[in-house]
Amino acid sequence: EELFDKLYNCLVDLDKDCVLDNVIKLLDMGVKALDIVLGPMSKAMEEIGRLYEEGEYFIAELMEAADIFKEAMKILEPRLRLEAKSMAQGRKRLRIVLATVKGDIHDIGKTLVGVMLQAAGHEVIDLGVDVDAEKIIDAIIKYKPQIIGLSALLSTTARYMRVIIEELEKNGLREKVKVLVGGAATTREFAEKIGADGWAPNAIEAVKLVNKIAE
Ligand code: B1M
Repeated sequence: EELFDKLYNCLVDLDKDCVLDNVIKLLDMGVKALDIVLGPMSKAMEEIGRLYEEGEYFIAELMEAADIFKEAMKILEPRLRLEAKSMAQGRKRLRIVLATVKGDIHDIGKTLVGVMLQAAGHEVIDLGVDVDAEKIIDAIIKYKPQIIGLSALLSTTARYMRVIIEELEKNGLREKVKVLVGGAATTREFAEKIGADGWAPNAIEAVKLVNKIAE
């Protein structure tokens, strides 16, 4: 508990060494990597966003926070993969195309979802960030995925998810794929409204959703 608070504070304060030290300490104590990432580390990123909104932090601080998060992920990723492996047993392997949508360059959450899905036994094709409908359509034709997973962190870019779904309809591809959406700018209600097939609040729920589709 105390170390969770410590880690949270170190990340909010953008103290990289302190973050990495505490991540290692927690792992050594046997704490699950997943609990570290979805707990104090994700909460700290939300707080950093809040500080940005209040004018206390600027873009430079957001970028630094993202760098520190990614450094910590290098330590956490092998453990995350091991932990997510236990979610793989006996299920069909699906192919998933992942993308952060056009106009949006936030990639930490999407990448984390990709790591977990892959470790859970699925095949992930990550198209990266700032991806438009045309690229999604090309990828569906090329890779024939069962699922596309879209991420948006900005309220302005979340709207583009609806455009992607409309483009899939126009191109006769909507029935061929399930569309799952996520990211801090989305909600379950929003996902329903735009006609998505599912929504996940975090990486673990995203894996559960995909596994359910695989059943
Ligand atoms: Co930006 N940013 N940012 N930012 N940033 C937010 C999103 C913001 C909420 C901060 C705030 O003001 N409170 C705000 C958006 C407000 C809004 O629209 N509602 C914001 C803003 C305004 C901006 C800029 C516009 C700032 C500016 O330039 N004026 C700008 C936009 C750039 C652009 O994209 N065009 C910008 C830029 C940046 C940086 C580049 C500096 C940096 C990103 C670096 C990077 O990703 N490589 C950054 C950061 C770091 C953040 C915050 C602080 C942290 C995001 C993060 O990495 N979280 C963020 C604050 C916040 O989110 N509250 C903020 C950790 C990550 C693990 O969580 O991404 O939510 P998350 O992913 C989760 C779930 O959402 C879910 O699972 C993940 C893991 O559990 N999930 C999915 C995500 N994708 C999924 C897909 C799925 C399923 C689940 O598919 C099936």
